[in-house]
Amino acid sequence: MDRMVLVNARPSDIKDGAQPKLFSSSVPVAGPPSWAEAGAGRVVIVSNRVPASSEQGATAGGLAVALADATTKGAMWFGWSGYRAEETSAEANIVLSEAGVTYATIDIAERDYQRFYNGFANGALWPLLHSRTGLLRFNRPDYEAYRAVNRAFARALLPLLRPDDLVWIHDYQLMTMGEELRALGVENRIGFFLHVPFVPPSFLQVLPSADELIAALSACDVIGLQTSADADMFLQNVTESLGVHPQRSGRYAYHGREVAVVTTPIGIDAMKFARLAERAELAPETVRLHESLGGRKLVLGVDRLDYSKGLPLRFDAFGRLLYAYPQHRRVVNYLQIAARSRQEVGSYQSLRRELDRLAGDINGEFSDFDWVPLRYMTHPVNRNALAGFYRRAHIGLVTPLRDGMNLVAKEYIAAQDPEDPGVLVLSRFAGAADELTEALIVNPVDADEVAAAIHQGLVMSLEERRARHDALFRKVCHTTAWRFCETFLAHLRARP
Ligand code: GDG
Repeated sequence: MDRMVLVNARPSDIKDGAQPKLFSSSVPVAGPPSWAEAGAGRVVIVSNRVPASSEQGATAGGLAVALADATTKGAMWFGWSGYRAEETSAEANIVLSEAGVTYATIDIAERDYQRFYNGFANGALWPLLHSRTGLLRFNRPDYEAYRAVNRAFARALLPLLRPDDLVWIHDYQLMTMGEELRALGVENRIGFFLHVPFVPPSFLQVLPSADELIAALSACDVIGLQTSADADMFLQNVTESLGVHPQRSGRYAYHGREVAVVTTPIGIDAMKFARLAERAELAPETVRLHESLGGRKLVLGVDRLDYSKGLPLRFDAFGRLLYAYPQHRRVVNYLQIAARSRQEVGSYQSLRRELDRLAGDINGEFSDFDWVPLRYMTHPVNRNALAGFYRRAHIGLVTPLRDGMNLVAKEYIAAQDPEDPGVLVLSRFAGAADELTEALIVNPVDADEVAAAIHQGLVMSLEERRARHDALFRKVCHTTAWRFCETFLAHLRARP
């Protein structure tokens, strides 16, 4: 993230859309030419978290990574500051970066945050949209707080909007914000992109407010999903919840507007990440990891600590590898980086305890006095080190039970040395499996199948590894973060 040059400005400091004096138009722009100033309206990204705020760069999360790669001069990024205050802010704080991106943030009141974020967003929507209805906790005050925070976002954004702005709202925390903007009279084109998967009506209807959410989303002009299967499921819910039958093109009419449902898979800046990984080979952390392995092969997992990522089954699969393929004992190490997230939600606390126990079981069973097979850490590593670790790993182990896309899979491919690449073992239930078909595709529920795939990757010939990597690398270079933004915004600009 680039350096900030103006802090704590208020909307009233920016009159009629003019830039404040501190911002100079001569500031050089990093990256490719800007879609944000392509002459068809400023792009206003809205997401729950704005990475320029308190935990900048330190924490893990796919949305921030993908959008940061594509946020360029002229754009505005609006969202929560990361601070919990006495009261939710009525006005946004404005920060301008040297690269010409405006960051506008509001604080959220502690009591609203608990109910909106931990309660409805992560206690109800997240498990539901990952097909985990058993973990869903619904209560009406949480839902009301969710709606109230979405309303507060809309009210704070309203005075910052210019008539031709394209508003692009992101993810499951903000599903009702488009409707709130319309209620305030906003006529701008509004897009919504969902980073997580969608579910069929038989699942969504478990949520008492399902119909209201589908109706609220239908206030947007364009609704984007990661895969065509997710888009199909969304359209089935439109029929179930609203009684509307969309066209085959994914369009439907609702309350006098036409909504377009599109598939726009997210990606990374693969070339940039490849360069980072090449340089990171010599980074102190990568060198330390390399030395600590003592010539052993590395199996690597990198995830937020989240039950959707399938970590207990993955640990089990590694145990079965050591049991069923004893030739890998003492010659393989598995490093799992599982950066803590959402620690205030009960299901995340119990997941952590379960992983602690499973890691202890595996190491207790297979360790020798000079070899510990599984290394498991719950604090994040910096992005540079992460890139070096990917490059060093013989196996990238990505086995979520459900995942909208999974950017770790794409980062792992981008980071490999093309002359001697590692092998990606990928869950069929990650959106990334739609594209990355040359990976070893597995069902993450079948720990024996995952163990067999790790074994296959560890003994795979150099020729086969190169052929698979070559095909995969072309794909991650094609579906980039940049392309994702361009495609989505082209759909949005095409709306009447
Ligand atoms: C959501 C959807 C979708 C992870 N650990 C560390 C770290 N990370 C970074 C990775 C990657 C990102 O976090 C994780 O992205 P994913 O896509 O894998 O998963 P979610 O966070 O669940 O993201 C997902 C995504 O949104 C985008 O649409 O793909 O399906 O669930 O970039 O590298 N980064 C650092 N240290 C860590 O320890 N620095």
